[in-house]
Amino acid sequence: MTRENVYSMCGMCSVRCPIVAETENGRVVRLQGNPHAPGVAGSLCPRGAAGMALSYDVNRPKGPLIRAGERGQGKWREVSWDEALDHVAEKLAAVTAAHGAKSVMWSDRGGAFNDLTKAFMRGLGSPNYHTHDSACGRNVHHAALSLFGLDRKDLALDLKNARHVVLQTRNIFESVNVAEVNNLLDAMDAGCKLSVVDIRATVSASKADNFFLIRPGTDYAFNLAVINVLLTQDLYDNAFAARHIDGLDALAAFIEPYTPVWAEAETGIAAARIVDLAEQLAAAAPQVAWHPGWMSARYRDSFQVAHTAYIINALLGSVGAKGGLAIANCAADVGRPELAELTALYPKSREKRADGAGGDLAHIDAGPGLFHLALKAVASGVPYPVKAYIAFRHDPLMAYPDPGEQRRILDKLDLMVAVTFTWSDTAWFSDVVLPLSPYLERESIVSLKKGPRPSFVVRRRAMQPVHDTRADWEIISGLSGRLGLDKLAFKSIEDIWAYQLAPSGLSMADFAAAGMVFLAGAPHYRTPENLAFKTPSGKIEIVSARLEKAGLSSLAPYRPPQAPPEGEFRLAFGRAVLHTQGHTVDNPVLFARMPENVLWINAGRAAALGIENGGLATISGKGRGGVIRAFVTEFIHPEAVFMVHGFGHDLPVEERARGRGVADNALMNGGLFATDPYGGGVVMQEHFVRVAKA
Ligand SMILES: Nc1nc2c(c(=O)[nH]1)N[C@H]1C(S)=C(S)[C@@H](COP(=O)(O)OP(=O)(O)OC[C@H]3O[C@@H](n4cnc5c(=O)[nH]c(N)nc54)[C@H](O)[C@@H]3O)O[C@H]1N2
Ligand SMILES: Nc1nc2c(c(=O)[nH]1)N[C@H]1C(S)=C(S)[C@@H](COP(=O)(O)OP(=O)(O)OC[C@H]3O[C@@H](n4cnc5c(=O)[nH]c(N)nc54)[C@H](O)[C@@H]3O)O[C@H]1N2
Ligand code: SF4
Ligand SMILES: [Mo]
Repeated sequence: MTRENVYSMCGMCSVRCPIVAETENGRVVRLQGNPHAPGVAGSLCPRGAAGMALSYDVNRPKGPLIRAGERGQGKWREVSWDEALDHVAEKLAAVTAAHGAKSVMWSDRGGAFNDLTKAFMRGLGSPNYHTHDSACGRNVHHAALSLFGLDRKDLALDLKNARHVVLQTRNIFESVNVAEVNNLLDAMDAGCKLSVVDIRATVSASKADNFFLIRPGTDYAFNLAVINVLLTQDLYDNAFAARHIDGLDALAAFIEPYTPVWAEAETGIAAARIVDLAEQLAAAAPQVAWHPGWMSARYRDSFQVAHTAYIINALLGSVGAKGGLAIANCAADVGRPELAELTALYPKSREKRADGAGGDLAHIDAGPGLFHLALKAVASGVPYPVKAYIAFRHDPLMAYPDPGEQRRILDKLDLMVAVTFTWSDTAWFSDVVLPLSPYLERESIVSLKKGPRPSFVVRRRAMQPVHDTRADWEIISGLSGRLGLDKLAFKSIEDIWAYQLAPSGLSMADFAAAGMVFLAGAPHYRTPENLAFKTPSGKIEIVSARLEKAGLSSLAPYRPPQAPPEGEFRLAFGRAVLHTQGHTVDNPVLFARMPENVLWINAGRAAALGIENGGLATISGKGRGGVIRAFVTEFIHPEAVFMVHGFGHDLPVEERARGRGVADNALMNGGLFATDPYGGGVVMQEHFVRVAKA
């Protein structure tokens, strides 16, 4: 028997934890976290542990398919890879000839490996590259950009060294990033305090020193009151503020009316507790990490929540600090050469983006754009026709509101291609399905993992594909070769790695010992003296010229959330530890452990409706509805009901998941284009539903 340990990276969610895959005779038999990766230290979350079940699942697409019936009808013709790639290349060429390269759009999950996908769009000559982030962290990103001139990921929460961590709309122990979980647990063992602000008692809340059950949609009021206390009681870091914060006077004037007593009426949290929290944080400063949020596509003021969370960190001097929001270093920051960029192979398109990012929406980062607003362009043909769409590892029909409206829009396309390893609603609606090898069966390009101690990471193929599927680089090289993009028509992954690593002098042999290459011996932190920001002034800008120019006041007056109409509930959603978004429900191992979502409902309101714990309830909103099992609890705010996102599948190919639970995004009809004006995130938590005993 041949045994081998292959260092690789998990692909069960967008976190991409370093792993080691144990193989026997070319098959993966066991998965563990990479023991050399700091924070990960051998651990995996339950989804990561279910990775083999993905590879050996019989329900996933097993070879390329071209649509034979109507869109969404599920009639397919099985074709060879050559035929599938020829077909896609011909259609792309036809659309480009008729409408220009800009009429092709793309979306993917962003993250570590998108240098290659972005390069392909550059090669085509289209500006319309998107990630899924307008349905995830865009609001947080834009808050970081306006205050610091930095990307959200340029600030790394140094949980391991923190003395007080605040989780607001962030359920770290269920919406998992393995290293974050381990680092926070280590810090708590060493005495770090945890405060949780949530609308329901999560696993994270159960471990908290302070739990604030907040009225849904009022986090901005909470944060303003914390700032009020820090400033009026002089609990902030004066020296840090004097050196690094621009606009403190404007902030002080702005927060005057937002006292803890005022916030109590909005949030339902006692004024004395808000004051107490501010005092606790000041005592732990600067080793404080107030999480700015992650899945923040929720409210029309979600940007402001993240913005004020960052401001609180700044007032506590924790921005850039060890144990706070440390600056995530790139290779150059620690004196090492960067990777050669694949995007450098082709020039950036000079065309205006269809979604308006960086153009009419000048304050929106053009890099990943705003996917949902690109759909608006597909619908209207304004500013120009968009006729081809490649959904590359993205399932917008599950991940954005109003799938019915989306289907009507997508049906206007001349070409829709899905590159995916599982079935998804989006793949089912496409013209061509190009099946991607699951992560254990493919390798990735090399990627820089920024952090206090940056590293180069890479996914290695742990086994050969079980079915007739291909790696992303193989699909992109195959299309590039057919479209005359010779620089991207790589013959092997080794060629790509060699290109990327050339400036560094490293080779793949350097990844052998740990599965990754550390670019520094130890974490590098900035001192307040050597901290600089990428804003025009080089300081943390409370008032952002970029926002003001767009007609948005940097310090937005608080507007209370709309109260749910009489008898209705706000629809809230989030993750569970056993599933990733919509694509693991059909995974046999994970399905067995969590086959459906349930509806969290407040005990008092459930009693009034005659709904019992474990009983069935109907939920309906905007013409859609479903039946779901009730989870009756004291520990959710009475104004909201909560469900885990990603359920309610109805494809015949998703045998297990089909008909189980309810899809949250289907209850958001009419909400596809509702956008946070500051941050660009789609507004998903401003929908109301009716609930009744079934
Ligand atoms: N209503 C509602 N909408 C939401 C959310 C919500 O809670 N409620 N959550 C939002 C959030 S936070 C996000 S991030 C988005 C997620 O939205 P998506 O990015 O669309 O979510 P996934 O289901 O993770 O991935 C989509 C497809 O990509 C493939 N895939 C998944 N992971 C990988 C991978 O690691 N590698 C490759 N190659 N392919 C992969 C799978 O085949 C899957 O069908 O949805 C957002 N939309
Ligand atoms: N198990 C698992 N882990 C994951 C993922 C996954 O799919 N599954 N996906 C990954 C991805 S892509 C992302 S973006 C992250 C998301 O990580 P998080 O952003 O932490 O995830 P969520 O579970 O969407 O939301 C966190 C909490 O927000 C609460 N919440 C809802 N409304 C409000 C409100 O008005 N105020 C406050 N204070 N709280 C509110 C919810 O009750 C929920 O507990 O998780 C990552 N990790
Ligand atoms: S958090 Fe879990 S599923 Fe996500 S990459 Fe890490 S081990 Fe995999
Ligand atoms: Mo996300």
